[in-house]
Amino acid sequence: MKDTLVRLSRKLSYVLRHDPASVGLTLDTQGWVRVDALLAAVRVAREDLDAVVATNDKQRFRIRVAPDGTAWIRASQGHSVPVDLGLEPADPPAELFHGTPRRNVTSIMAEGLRPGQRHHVHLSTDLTTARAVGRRRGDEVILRVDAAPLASTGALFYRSDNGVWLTAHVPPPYLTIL
Ligand code: HQG
Repeated sequence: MKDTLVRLSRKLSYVLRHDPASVGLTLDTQGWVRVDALLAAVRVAREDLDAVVATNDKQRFRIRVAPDGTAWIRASQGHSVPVDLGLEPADPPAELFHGTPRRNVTSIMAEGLRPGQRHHVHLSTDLTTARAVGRRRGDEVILRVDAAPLASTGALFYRSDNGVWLTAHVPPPYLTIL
């Protein structure tokens, strides 16, 4: 992706997940905001927004057109502001993966994976993605999550529109350091 689009993607992530008020926007209860309002607030052209939505490496944003023809956009996951994404619980694969900087591992193996500032713990279906997530903040360690056994205890899992698996907490017995 071009540098300008990467910068715009970062800006949109910040606005749509963490601080819509920073540009004078309010999200609806499910995290959507009108595209025309967003374009005016961040002073961006529609074609640049469409390019970010289409080419974003992790498909972070989703646009939908309402029956009255207005276009709405939201981030598919990663929020810290209160939104209800309206996702239905789903059966996870047997195993999922989570990458984290090495400094977190002792605490994670003692208390499990916690969501931190976000609404859910974020889990990946593949090692490559988990590694990239962990490496954002330092020397990464990959944890395997025994997702299906955890789900069988009643823990709820959700799959975001962009394929990230979300859950509230992963207790230590379901974690293995790879
Ligand atoms: C760690 C990005 C100590 C956890 C990524 C992580 C992802 C603990 C950090 C998405 C802990 C939270 C989410 C415990 C968890 N003790 N540390 N008990 N439990 N942690 O950013 O999963 O590019 O909120 O391991 O790609 O890193 O923004 O979560 O290191 O998909 O689209 O606490 O964000 O997506 O950090 O990343 P984060 P994350 P985007």
